[in-house]
Amino acid sequence: MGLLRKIATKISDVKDFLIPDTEFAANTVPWIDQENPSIDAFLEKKPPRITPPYNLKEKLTDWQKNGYVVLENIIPKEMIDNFWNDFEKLVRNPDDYDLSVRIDLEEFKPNQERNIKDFPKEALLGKYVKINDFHNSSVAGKKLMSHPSIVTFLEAIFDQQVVALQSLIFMYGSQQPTHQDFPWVTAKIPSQLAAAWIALEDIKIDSGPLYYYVGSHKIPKFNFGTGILFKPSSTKSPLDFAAYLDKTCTDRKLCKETLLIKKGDVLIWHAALAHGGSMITNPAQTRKSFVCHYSTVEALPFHRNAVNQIPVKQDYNGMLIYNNPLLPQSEDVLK
Ligand SMILES: O=C(O)CCC(=O)C(=O)O
Ligand SMILES: [Fe+2]
Repeated sequence: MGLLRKIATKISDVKDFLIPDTEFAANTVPWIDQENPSIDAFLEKKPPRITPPYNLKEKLTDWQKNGYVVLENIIPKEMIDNFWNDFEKLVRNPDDYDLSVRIDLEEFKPNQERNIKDFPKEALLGKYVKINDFHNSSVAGKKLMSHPSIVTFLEAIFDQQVVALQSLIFMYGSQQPTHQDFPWVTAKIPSQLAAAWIALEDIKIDSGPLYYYVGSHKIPKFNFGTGILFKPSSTKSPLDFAAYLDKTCTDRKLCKETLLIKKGDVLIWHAALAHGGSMITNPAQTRKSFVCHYSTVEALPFHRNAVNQIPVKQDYNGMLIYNNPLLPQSEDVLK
């Protein structure tokens, strides 16, 4: 490294230390999150590759203002049933698969994240279970996460090719405290992130539905003591973060909405929309959902588990899905 580069790096380290970032880097922010975006001009210049079954201009307008959209009745029931059949195969015969599962229960500490084979079978059907990246094993999962109606919307907000970052299956409510996703779900560029919550059944009020604060994607970012991203060295905790978000959204009188969507509906939310899982009031009530996080080719040119490798890519409806480099034996085993 040249001397000038070294000095520049040192200065930037010192600056990061003294003035932690308080916002997304302005030059990375998607067009629609910049000041006064012209949605008409964008659509004129970059019409969607397909015509979606919703009014894209209206949805982009809602997104800009509220930080989320609900796309109603866009996924055929059959696609969901195919996916759920694959999921049932997995949880009934976990010994036949390799895949990472997280169960947030005390009894599984300190290794709450394990290969599916290494949890007791009954636990997989219970609460606090997150099945990670099942789309890598299931072609039906890949098709679902890349449904053209979802890809069309994401391509419009990012104005770039979309990449699947991660997916989770929930059978029950998560009861997660309020959070925004960008400090945790990381690509190279935290502003280029969005998520989809695909309802796999009609969602009931007593199941611990997802909630979110309308317009909260615009509130000032929380400082973890290390900037806006959570790091092992952060001096603030996830619960401090939750308290900040709940208080700021309440003070600003942002409306707290509960997501009661139906099978085949999809919520798409912004990297910085504050959301969480409400309390389950009927322990027997399921809340089946497939939650997918997405980024862009610019922000995620690699798989998050192998940042120095060129990923093996699959193209689904123009969206890129990277093979999981850690579990090549599992890729597309369910066809
Ligand atoms: O579905 C939920 O309750 C929470 C999911 C969530 O926040 C996430 O995956 O980012
Ligand atoms: Fe989240």
